[in-house]
Amino acid sequence: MLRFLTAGESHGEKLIGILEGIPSNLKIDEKFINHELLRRKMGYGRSNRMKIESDKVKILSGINEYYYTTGAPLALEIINLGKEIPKVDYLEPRPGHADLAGLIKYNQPDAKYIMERASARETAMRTTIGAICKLFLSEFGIKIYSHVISINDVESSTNYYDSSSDIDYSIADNSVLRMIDTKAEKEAVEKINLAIKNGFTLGGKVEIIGTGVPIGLGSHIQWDKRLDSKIAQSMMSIPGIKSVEIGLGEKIKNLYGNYANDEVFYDKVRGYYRKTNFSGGIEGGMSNGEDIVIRLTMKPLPTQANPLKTVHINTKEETLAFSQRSDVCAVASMSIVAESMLAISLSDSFLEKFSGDSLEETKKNFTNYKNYIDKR
Ligand code: EPS
Repeated sequence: MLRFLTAGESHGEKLIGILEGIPSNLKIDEKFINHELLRRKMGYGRSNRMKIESDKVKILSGINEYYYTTGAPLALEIINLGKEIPKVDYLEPRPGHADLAGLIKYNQPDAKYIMERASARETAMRTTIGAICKLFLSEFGIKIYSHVISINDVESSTNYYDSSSDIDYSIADNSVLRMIDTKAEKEAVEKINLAIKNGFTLGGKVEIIGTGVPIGLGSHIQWDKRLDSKIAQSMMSIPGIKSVEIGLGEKIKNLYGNYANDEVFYDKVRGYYRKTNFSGGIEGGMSNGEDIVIRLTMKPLPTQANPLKTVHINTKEETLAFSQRSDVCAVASMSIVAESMLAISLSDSFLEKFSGDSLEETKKNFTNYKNYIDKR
């Protein structure tokens, strides 16, 4: 239904995106997109590159003079300001990065031709595309939130399953690490300072929440239509992600089956609902009307100021991996990219269910379905 492509290198002229499938007559709020780009740039422990970039989108096609989509593909551009790359050879591949496998696979003489595209800089364009999808979803009352639940072994006491009251996710936007628990945030900042001092990097874990998702996105009938399989693929495509969990994730194995599955209740106003949400809002590959809950684990980034052992690709001698300016911790930024990827996956499944070439048509189909659900 929805498809997109990105192009561009980390230190190339610009990042390019093409997004196809957004219905006509959706108002595109450029300010909102640029604010999303700003959210992605932030986070304690990010590289100085983020001070160089302004990350503003330019929309080249697919909208009219009043900033409404026309149904045509949206062509998007972000200019790179940090274009300078040291004029050296990158012949000592970094363990954990795309360098070695990439240069062998593509028969390249230098890792720079691999790392320039493998760089997470590309996620700025995905954030732009995700922001447009968020604008689309908000027309139907669907919202997406994220916060960081751990940096290395520092865990936030606030998370979807352990917090006793509703979480105010907006607090994450005021934290330098997108952590709601201020004590944990302070500890995590100290950990990052230690990592900066000693030249290593840190990973962590985030929680992404989608609210207002109606019953019935995705389908049980075929493996590639399952909403959870779509979400898992889009989350795993984010650089550095090592695990994706839906709902309670790996912890669910410790529960007895008569508690792990969310019992069904009915209320005349609310309709069907659950008192627990261990399944993370997805059953049988379909949304069940509860919050979509996803957790992602990001590994410590491969570029270390204090580099690891590797092999020189020409001499085959043991050496140290090349090092360049890089992020020490990008978990907070990753949570914004994950929000974007969730927005893209949900929009895709939403359009698969409700279709429509214009927003009016999609809304009509959605309202019909809502009326039908109310009578079930
Ligand atoms: C990245 C390396 C760094 C990061 C970059 C991701 O870039 P540079 O080599 O210019 O210092 O800052 O992230 C971004 C540019 C970004 O926009 O997120 C890498 O190798 O993945």
